[in-house]
Amino acid sequence: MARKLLLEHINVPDIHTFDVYRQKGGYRAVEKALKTLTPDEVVEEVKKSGLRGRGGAGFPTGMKWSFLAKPEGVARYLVCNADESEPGTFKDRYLMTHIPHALIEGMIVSSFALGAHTSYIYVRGEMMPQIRILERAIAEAKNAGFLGKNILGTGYDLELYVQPGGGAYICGEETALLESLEGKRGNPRIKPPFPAIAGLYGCPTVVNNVESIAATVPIINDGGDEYAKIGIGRSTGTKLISASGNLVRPGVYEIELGLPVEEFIYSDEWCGGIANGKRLKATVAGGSSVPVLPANLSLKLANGDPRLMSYESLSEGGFATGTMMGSGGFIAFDEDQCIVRNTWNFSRFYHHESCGQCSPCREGTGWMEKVLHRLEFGHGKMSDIDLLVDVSKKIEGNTICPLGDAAAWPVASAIRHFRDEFEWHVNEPVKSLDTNYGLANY
Ligand code: L3W
Repeated sequence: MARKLLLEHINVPDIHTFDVYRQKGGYRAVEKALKTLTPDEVVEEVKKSGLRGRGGAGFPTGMKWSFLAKPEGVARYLVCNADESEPGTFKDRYLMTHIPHALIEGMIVSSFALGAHTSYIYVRGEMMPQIRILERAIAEAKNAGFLGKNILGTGYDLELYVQPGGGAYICGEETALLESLEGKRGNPRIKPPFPAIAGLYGCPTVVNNVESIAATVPIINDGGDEYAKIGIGRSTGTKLISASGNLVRPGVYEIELGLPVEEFIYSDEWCGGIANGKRLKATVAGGSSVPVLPANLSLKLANGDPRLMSYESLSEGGFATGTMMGSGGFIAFDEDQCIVRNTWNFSRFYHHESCGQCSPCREGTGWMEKVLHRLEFGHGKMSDIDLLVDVSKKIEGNTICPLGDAAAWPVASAIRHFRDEFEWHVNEPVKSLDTNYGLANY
């Protein structure tokens, strides 16, 4: 059985309550950090753990923390990015729903490490149940003396607030999130300056994903070195994976990084194979923002080695500059799935969610969506395929935030690996009208 650090107690009745969470060893990390470690020692443990950001970029968490500016007399903030909206990603919602105190405990430990006295959990606006669950859990923790003034008599003060998000995918981009938290429209800022230097209200700020923050709890309990022993290479620890698509058992799984993709898909311990006895056609490993890979490349690298669930292995042979592990949104497509239709579906999402600040993204996502739409509905031309590649190249790397890249990669990779399927849509078009769109789009 694989080791569980975050979901070990997921099936314990009432684990969402403070009392049961505490009975299961909860809040030991707060006691250890606040009573026996200095903030710098907590940062050091996180550095030793090798933990990498679980929201999509895979940036080393300890390094990010050490970049935090500490000017005298200026407030510092920790903001948890709980704006989970990446298509195919639902692991943060799962954690917040079932074990909210794991996040709150991580927020206390992390805020202490960073010297923050006011911290925020910015939760996707649509997640009203989770917002209520977190607010109730915060009240419980405060009642028990783990939040507020003079926590556990250590002299450390922390107020923790839950902020409902703006209901837009772009608000999950850290600087757009900060704009939104400040009460403004969630438009990404130009980086640098990074939030570590000038973040919330212009003050030094760390923005971390829910899972990254929750992972600091086992890191402090067991020590960074122990955490670093789990996983493979620079992909240390465990990772929550949101598994969806044509799988026998979709759901949220906690894996040890380094698990072979083939085992994750087919083993009964995990997803149990492709549903209805079908064959695997393709996967995206990290939510809709990463390239799509055909079945053979999903399971094996070009040299025949097994592809592993790790930041390095998943990125090998792809062409994204970021990591293909992304936020861990693993989507499997069976042999009956139409790649053109799914690519159009992703494009539709990015066009809708583009904030419109940068022309390549604002215009390009719209172009890609329209061209994919006409291909899918049998009105495309052969030149449309190269047009899509051309537009995707003009978006990639030319926008303030990574939404443009995220929109471009699935399109470019789908054409790279499944060009014949796009050509088939031109050569043997099944002409139809999408009644949701009407003729105006042709
Ligand atoms: C200080 C420096 N800080 C980097 C910090 C930076 C940020 C982190 C990573 O994109 C990805 C994107 C999506 N001084 C620093 C520094 N930092 N250099 O490190 O930064 P970066 O720019 O590599 O990435 P990012 O802008 O945070 C995130 C991908 O995630 N993604 C999106 C998932 C979306 C969700 C969701 O719905 N919530 O999870 C999925 O793959 O495409 O590539 O904190 O400040 N010199």
